[in-house]
Amino acid sequence: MGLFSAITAKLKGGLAKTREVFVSGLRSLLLGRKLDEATIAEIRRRLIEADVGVKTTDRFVTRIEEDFRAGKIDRGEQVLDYLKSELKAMWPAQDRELRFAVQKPTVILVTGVNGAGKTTSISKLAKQLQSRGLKVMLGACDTFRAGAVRQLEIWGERLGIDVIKGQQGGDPAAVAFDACQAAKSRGVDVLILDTAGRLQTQDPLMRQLTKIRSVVGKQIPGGPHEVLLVLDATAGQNALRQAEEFNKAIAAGNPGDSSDKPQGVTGIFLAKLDGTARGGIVVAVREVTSIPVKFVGIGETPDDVQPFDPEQFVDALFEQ
Ligand SMILES: Nc1nc2c(ncn2[C@@H]2O[C@H](COP(=O)(O)OP(=O)(O)O)[C@@H](O)[C@H]2O)c(=O)[nH]1
Ligand SMILES: [Mg+2]
Repeated sequence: MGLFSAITAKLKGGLAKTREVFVSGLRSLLLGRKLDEATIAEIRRRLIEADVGVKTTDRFVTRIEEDFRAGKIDRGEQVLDYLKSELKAMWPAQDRELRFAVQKPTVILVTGVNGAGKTTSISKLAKQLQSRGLKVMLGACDTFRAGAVRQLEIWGERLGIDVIKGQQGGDPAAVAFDACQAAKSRGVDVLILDTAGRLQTQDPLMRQLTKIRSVVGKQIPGGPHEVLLVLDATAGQNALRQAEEFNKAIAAGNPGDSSDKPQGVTGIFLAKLDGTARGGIVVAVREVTSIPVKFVGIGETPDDVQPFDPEQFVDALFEQ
């Protein structure tokens, strides 16, 4: 059997915790059961607990209540089917593909707080791109944290990818500059920049990020073509706040820019979905931002990544 079944099995494996706690819980609550008000209250509790988000949970539960009271539904199975189809409908046909430059190199700026999973996610992207036959280069702009450059270098060595670095504690924007130069002169297809873990509340660090963005823009027309925000799926509400704050900060990097360069965060890489039973976070992210989730991380190796596909995702979640 082909690629598709392998991918689904892997995604299923990555979502095991959420499926076993959230979906199995719902199933045993609902299968073969008549609906009543107490059961509906329990559905609400479970949706919230899975980090589905208050707004979406309210919308789902209000509709279930209305239909129940109007006598349109009375069986648990109907709720399961309803939830499954509503979940699939949460994501409009957004472009979830990576954006590539018309003329190489494409620059992907990767951002997110410390420990979110940036460097690991970069290794995953790099490997995917490499397997499409593209020449990839990495820029170690996280000069802030001890060991961060080395960590990226180790991935670079394993994958056979050049890593451009500067001094520990040096200027990240200078590394971005060097990496852009090197990418152009070495005929690289895709340059991925690993940035320092910035707390969204630390203004100087946010300014640093906007500086990297504008350095890239000056070196490479239209760059960065993609700004990926890595969010830690296990971080719940914090992850959601970061999505909002990072988007603002990065959009501010190009005030008044009227080109068709994408503004702000262009995509989310939701890492560590395998590490949480609260995989509903992907819905909550949708609730707070229209930025598409482009990839999900489901493990610690460069192969543990899946493009986010709502239909496949919900199927993998609900499959037994
Ligand atoms: N289980 C799991 N762990 C991950 C995933 N992505 C990253 N990690 C782990 O999260 C930790 C922090 O990752 P790192 O890439 O160093 O984060 P950074 O500080 O944002 O660069 C490491 O221990 C990674 O192995 C994932 O998708 N699943
Ligand atoms: Mg890192």
